[in-house]
Formats: sequence, C-alpha cells, structure tokens
Amino acid sequence: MRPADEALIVIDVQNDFCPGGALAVPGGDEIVPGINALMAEFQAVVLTQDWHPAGHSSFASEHAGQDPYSVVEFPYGPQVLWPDHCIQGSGGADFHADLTVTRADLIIRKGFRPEIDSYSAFFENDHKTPTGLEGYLRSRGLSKLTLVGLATDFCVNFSAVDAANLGFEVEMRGNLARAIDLDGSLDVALEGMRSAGVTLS
Ligand code: VGL
Ligand code: ZN
Repeated sequence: MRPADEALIVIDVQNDFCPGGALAVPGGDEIVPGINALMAEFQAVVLTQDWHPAGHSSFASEHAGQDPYSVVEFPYGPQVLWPDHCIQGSGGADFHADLTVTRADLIIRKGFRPEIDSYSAFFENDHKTPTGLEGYLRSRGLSKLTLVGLATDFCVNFSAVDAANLGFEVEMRGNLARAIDLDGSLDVALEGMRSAGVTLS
C-alpha cells in the first residue's frame, strides 16, 4: 500500500470514450484492467466523469455548419467541437462496466455548465472556474497524484498540467492512458506536461 498522501486520479473512463462510444478513443478500454490493479495500491482513489447537459456548447451539433473536431473561438479561447458525448444520465456517460467504481472515494463531475467545456479535473476551460477538486485533495492531505485515463491529450493532459501548476507532485502513467491525437495533439500534450514538471512514466 502506498503512503497516505498519495491519490490515484482516474480520468473519464466512460463508455463514450471507449470503442463503440460517441467519442471513442482508440484502445480506451484496454487500460481498464491495469487501472483496477493500480487502484489496489492506493489509499485514495478519485474518478472524474465528463457530464454534459444535452445541447452542450462544445457539441458540433450546436454550431450550424461546423463538423466535429473543428475548432472555433469561444469567449475563453479556442474550443474543439466534439460529437455529442457523455450526456448526463446516458449510457455513454456511465463508467466502463469493468472499472472498479466501488473503490472511488470521490466522483467529480465536470462539463455540466452549458457554456463552458471542462477538460481539467481542476478548472473549467476558462482556466478560472474551479471544480472543487483542489480543496478536496488538500483538505485530505493528498499531495502526490498519479493520473491515468482518457484522453491523454485532452482531459488527462489538462488535469496533469493544472495539478502541477497548483503545486501537486504529479505522475502520468502513459501505459494506462490513451489519446485522441488530433493533428499531433498527443506530442504537444506530452511536451506540455513535461515542461509543467509532470513525471511521465
Ligand atoms: C474529453 C473531449 C471532450 C476527455 C472530454 O475526456 O479527454 N475530450 N470531452
Ligand atoms: Zn466532454
């Protein structure tokens, strides 16, 4: 068992990000057994759940003439438009059926505000609105974080960089994460995590 100040943060291991899902990440389901095994080492486990209302502003279907995976300007900066995914209460928003959800101390939902997307487990895409996870971790004395899940280049990446900037010690386990990789976004994300001081393993 790892020390009491270490937490495992499992990002968005949900049906819509797995093969057959609305925003399938290649190999997204392959990481589930390894994540379950890793959970057993940790005294603290947090899951995140992408949780959008129908008609969320990040959905391409809300923007006439825009295809999924195009990029548009939002008030807070560039935003990728996605296929409709992880709609609150839908089967696509459920965790992968084999994920050991019972081990979660906390499930933090994000992306529920219609006008703001939220990749990071810590801040929404305006980089200002907190999710509350920082306070939860600090008040439990959890200062060392291991991140795994989906997708490496979006939600895992933004979560890892925010955590490092907030002063947490952060490790990202690349073998227990899978990427969307839009136009080289995986390489950009890996470089961004490295320069933020995230340990890539
Ligand atoms: C994610 C795109 C849209 C993710 C969530 O979990 O990486 N990506 N919503
Ligand atoms: Zn989303």
